[in-house]
Amino acid sequence: MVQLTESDIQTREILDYRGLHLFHYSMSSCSQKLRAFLNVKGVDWEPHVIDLSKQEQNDPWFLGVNPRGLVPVLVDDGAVHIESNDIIAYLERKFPDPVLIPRDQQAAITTLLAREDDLHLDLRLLSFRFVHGRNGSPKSPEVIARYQSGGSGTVGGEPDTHKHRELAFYAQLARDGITDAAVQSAAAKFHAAFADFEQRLGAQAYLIGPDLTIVDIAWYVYAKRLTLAGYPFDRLHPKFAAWFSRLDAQSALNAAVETPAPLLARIAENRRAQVDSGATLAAVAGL
Ligand SMILES: N[C@@H](CCC(=O)N[C@@H](CS)C(=O)NCC(=O)O)C(=O)O
Repeated sequence: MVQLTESDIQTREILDYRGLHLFHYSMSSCSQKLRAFLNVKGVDWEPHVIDLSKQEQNDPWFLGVNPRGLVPVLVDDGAVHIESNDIIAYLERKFPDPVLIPRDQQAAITTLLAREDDLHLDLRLLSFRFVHGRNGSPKSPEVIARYQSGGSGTVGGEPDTHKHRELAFYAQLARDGITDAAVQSAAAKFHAAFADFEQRLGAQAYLIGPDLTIVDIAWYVYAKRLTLAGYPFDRLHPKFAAWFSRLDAQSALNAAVETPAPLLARIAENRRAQVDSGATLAAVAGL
């Protein structure tokens, strides 16, 4: 569990927040997962939007909230939690109904969620290029410098190395862009995960059994994003596509992943350009 200690937090006013507060963003997949989880639980929370498109996550104020400069962040009566899967595990204990992490499947779920988290930077790459139509870094050198020097640099009172991983990701993006080879590697990882789920769905209604769990919510969010990116689910994984449609019909879930209308229009434009140039996700990744 990743709960920040007071010495990690420079933006001291959040320590006085009472009740449940969420720092989040509409198009952040980890925020979408957490919002869907809270919707299914029927839990209310106070929103604090951090606009990732304006790089607000790298402003000194927010780096004083989360030294990693990432959303989501949960503040519960002044206790500050980061890392979406840890936040979810914490909230499952606090709000046990309906059960989304069944006790007898806890170990399997932890493993599957860790696998999902490991694919996060791959999702970000595919999302940048095929959803947002961007092939370089969205962070200017000034933003990177602010990110590098901002925040306490500690998590749980210990020097934190997580930020280095983020900085390396953005340095590589600025240097190389999003190459076809990187797209192929990322898409292959998702293809393997979806092929695995396709098999499981032959025998059960949800990804790990007969009932909806947090694993379904997490992969629903990824599938939503990759649908926007043009991943050909219907053709490659028809059972998974049918599972997605069933989940997408639930308002608790689809409300959490709604794409703002202006962005939808830009995504459609990006798709047209990719089709015209023969460089869709399916074509580049050889799917
Ligand atoms: N492992 C973290 C990942 C959090 C993360 O990468 N959040 C993204 C949005 S989904 C973010 O804040 N990105 C900001 C950036 O890349 O600068 C979690 O599960 O909370």
